[in-house]
Amino acid sequence: MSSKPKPPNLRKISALFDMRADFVHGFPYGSGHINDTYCVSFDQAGQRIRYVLQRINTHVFKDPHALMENISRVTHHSLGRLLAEENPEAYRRTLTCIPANDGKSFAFDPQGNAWRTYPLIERARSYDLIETNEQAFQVAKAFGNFQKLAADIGGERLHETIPDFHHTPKRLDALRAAIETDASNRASEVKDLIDFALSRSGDCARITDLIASGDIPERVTHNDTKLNNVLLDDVTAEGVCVVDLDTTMPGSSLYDFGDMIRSGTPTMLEDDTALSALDVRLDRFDAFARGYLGVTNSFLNATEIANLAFSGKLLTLECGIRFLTDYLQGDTYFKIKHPTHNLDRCRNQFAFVQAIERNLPEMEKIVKGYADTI
Ligand code: ADP
Ligand code: GN1
Ligand code: MG
Repeated sequence: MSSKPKPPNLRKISALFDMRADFVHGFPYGSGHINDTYCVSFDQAGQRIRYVLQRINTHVFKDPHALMENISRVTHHSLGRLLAEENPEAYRRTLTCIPANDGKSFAFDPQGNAWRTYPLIERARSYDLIETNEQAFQVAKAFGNFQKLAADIGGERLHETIPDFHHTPKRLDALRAAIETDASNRASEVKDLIDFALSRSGDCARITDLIASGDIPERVTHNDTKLNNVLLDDVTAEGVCVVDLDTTMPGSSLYDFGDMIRSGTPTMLEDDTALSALDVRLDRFDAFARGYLGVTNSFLNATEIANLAFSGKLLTLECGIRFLTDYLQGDTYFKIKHPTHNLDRCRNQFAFVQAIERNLPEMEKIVKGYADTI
């Protein structure tokens, strides 16, 4: 089981940063699976303002220095663009790091935990389940724009904050190793899921092979484009700000499109268990394809476009493999709320792989329609 950290003293931790304001209170925030995220309120000379204070998960991100160097580069680049175009809400359209007292973009507490602070983007929120096709369109547009912006960061290659993060064949190897070790004595109870993963092994290398052969280019991508990593404006539903930049690094556009489809087109949440009703919402898929290609059609190559629908299947399979591996290893990676949480998530993802398989021809038709006309 993931060990539950003691509730942190948010007042003391915020004092590591140059807040120029008085701490009022704080509480856990959001539904991310990786970092510990808090909303903290401050009084700044009589005005209430809020920040996001995050403990970086250094079990997952082994090198917080490299991680924060990437995030600083990406956020400076975004802010520079927004300021250059005199965007009236530049600081709401990109994450920006509040400097620590020593000027760095993050700080260590006395226990050695790494923390960072961002302004909390107000009048916007993220969704775990999308409610309208307009929201799907806006999420896809926001991630498409993020990729477009990241394309001109320049300078050295970004650090790989998690090496081989979307290398699906290596994820399958890790599953095989976890079955072999069977650290929690759970392999025999999940035989059907293991069989399912192995039955799709022929699909796993499609994207990595296309990268290796040079048929699709390496790009700077977000790599964790799940729905709740973009904030939509409360009033206009516009995609205001892309968050969770920890995995922004060299990758493939197919990883970003695929994970949007994995998280945004199912009829239910990632951990719902009433799987007989699980299907692909083709109307949502249509909106994602329209939003994403509206921004990226001009620079994606024909092989990337031809694999967009398939990427939804592969990223879902990969995520299911990761949940299953974590379950077999004793739940050491993803946060869980109950003992079979990773197992439920895995069942859900594998059922969604099958749903995509049923809908793939229609999904491919939708992509082609937009690719030919947008
Ligand atoms: P994790 O890596 O654990 O997923 P995230 O960085 O995605 O952590 O943060 C968790 C959630 O907190 C996000 O899904 C989003 O809803 C919210 N969030 C993160 N950063 C901000 C921010 N600067 N302003 C408003 N909400 C935020
Ligand atoms: C994690 O951090 P979060 O909750 O946005 C994970 C993704 C998975 C996702 C599954 C760094 O995303 O790769 O697809 O859970 N992030 C990391 O919900 O592993
Ligand atoms: Mg997140």
